[in-house]
Amino acid sequence: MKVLITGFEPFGGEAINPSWEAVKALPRELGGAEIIKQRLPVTFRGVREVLPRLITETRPRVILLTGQAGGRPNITVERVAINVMDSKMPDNEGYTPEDEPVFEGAPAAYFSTLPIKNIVQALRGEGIPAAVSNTAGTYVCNTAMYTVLHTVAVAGMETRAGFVHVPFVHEQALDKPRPSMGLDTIVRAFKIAVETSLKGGEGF
Ligand code: PCA
Repeated sequence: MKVLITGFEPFGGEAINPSWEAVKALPRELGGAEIIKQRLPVTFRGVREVLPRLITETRPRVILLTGQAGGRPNITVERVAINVMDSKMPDNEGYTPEDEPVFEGAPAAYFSTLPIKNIVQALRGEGIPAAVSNTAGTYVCNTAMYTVLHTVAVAGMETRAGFVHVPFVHEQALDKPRPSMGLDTIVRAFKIAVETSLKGGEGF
């Protein structure tokens, strides 16, 4: 059994992206599953190219996508991905889409297929501030989440997939008044999210 877990390269002038730093620190095996780690580009084009290929090649049981949401104070488990790319902030190729669909003619939205409430509960139970988020934005993270859920749905796969956003880590907050979390806490949160997802749960 395989679990695919992704983090992003840095963007927006940051030197690191805590999502990939935490994914890198995960063990190779969790809850009896082989962990496949992938670093993703922060480009609208790149995620739509890389993710469908990776899913077809690895056919994971669970996919946990992770990214940085600088400014959020807690771990947020995303509920929904929408078929929209819209950003004034350029991606890492300088692209700024306006009101474009992720995939032309595809559904308006997909819900996460991970047990999002169970994950939040498990994180809080371990003393990690966490909440469900009802928007993954309209930047590259939303595009990645939409791409994965659409790919899995179209292929009729049983793979469960979703997205977790993480705050800045302390070193990123030294020069700006923004909330931050320790990297070790984020690593622990990803382990809990994977283990909880493998256990399944309500509607899983
Ligand atoms: N966060 C961005 C894209 C990459 C990342 O880590 C986002 O929330 O869209």
